[in-house]
Amino acid sequence: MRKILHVDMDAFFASIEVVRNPSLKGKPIVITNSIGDRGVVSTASYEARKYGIHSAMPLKKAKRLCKNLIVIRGNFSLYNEISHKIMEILSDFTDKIEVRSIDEAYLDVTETVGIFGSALEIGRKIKRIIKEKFSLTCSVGISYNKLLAKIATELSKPDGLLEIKKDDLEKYYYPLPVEKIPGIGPKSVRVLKNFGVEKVSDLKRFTYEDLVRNFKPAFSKFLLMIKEAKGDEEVNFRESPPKSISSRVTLNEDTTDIKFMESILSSLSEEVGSRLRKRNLLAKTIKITIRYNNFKTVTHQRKLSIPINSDSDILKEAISLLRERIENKPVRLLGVTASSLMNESFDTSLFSKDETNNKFLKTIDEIKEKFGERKILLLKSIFKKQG
Ligand code: TTP
Ligand code: MG
Repeated sequence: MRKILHVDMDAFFASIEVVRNPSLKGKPIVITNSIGDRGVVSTASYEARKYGIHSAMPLKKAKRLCKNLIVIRGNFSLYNEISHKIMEILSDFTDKIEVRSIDEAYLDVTETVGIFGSALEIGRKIKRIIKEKFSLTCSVGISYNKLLAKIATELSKPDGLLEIKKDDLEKYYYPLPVEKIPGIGPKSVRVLKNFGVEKVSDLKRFTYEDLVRNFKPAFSKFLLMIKEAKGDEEVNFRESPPKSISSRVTLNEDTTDIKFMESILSSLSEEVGSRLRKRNLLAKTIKITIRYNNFKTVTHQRKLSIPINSDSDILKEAISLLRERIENKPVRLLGVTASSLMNESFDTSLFSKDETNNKFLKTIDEIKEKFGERKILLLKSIFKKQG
């Protein structure tokens, strides 16, 4: 059975503002994207929620509900920046992380509990690190699928930590009102109420055949899934965080062979380079990630004076970082990240860029796009043989 953690920050944007200005602590505040009355609530502090204020509510209504509401215009780039840093912390605990929103992620820690301790201990560590680094609280739910992990988070909020094991379903899951299930909106709630289902446990009375007689097949399947507490177990690793382009790979076997690591960096650099060029981007920072077999994860980066996006330039930096910083321990994961990105329309004429090389790379990217990676590898090995 998998061990899946769901992490979600508490009143994320509002809590960041409280850290920036501690006099807001304990007060009803909302974050909005406009100062006029026509805006909506991005999020509300827990104190403001007591007045019935919630995300997406028109600001006007929120002010009506709470006379001394403090309205703050959001610093969205700051929230983004903190979000990235938090996601980086989370990804220190597993290679399998699915970032779901600005303040929420799923982590499959099935394989890493041996290294960091139980899932609960990982949850505790994550909460402690986030508290220490940002003075923010989050809630962590743990279970064997994503549905139950998310529900565990919701049940434990704020500043919570809860694991729902298979034997705990009667205690935590079945008594829930159906609207607590992600994906069950107000319309479904009404339909289900008419059908005599208010709590999840009410679904137990029905077989799939009963459900199909009353509902469309897709909805019946969904209800059956809820009845059986089945949820998606696949944590889908999402590519790169915005603002940077990265690629990383967990090796089939741990290695200490530098040449082999360099060849891995070569294909990672190619991927990063090709994604940069596709978006017409140049990078001014190149970072490598090394995860050793004891799961110690380190990053080394270099800021460049000239922005780059060719495979060979990226590889050159990656290899030199690797050679300078590698420790004498087996490596299990390698990554290459390009950040401090800028548009290629930036005046690159100032930099002595090799035009022909760039054109050649663009052609390769086009072939890759058309025929896939395999074909281009073939082409390159032919080039090698000839040269
Ligand atoms: P949520 O995690 O849904 O909310 P939250 O973190 O503020 O509170 P909770 O403790 O209940 O998790 O969303 C994360 C951030 O995303 C939130 O702080 C603000 C932003 N957001 C919006 O801007 N609009 C919205 O409608 C929602 C739901 C969130
Ligand atoms: Mg949240």
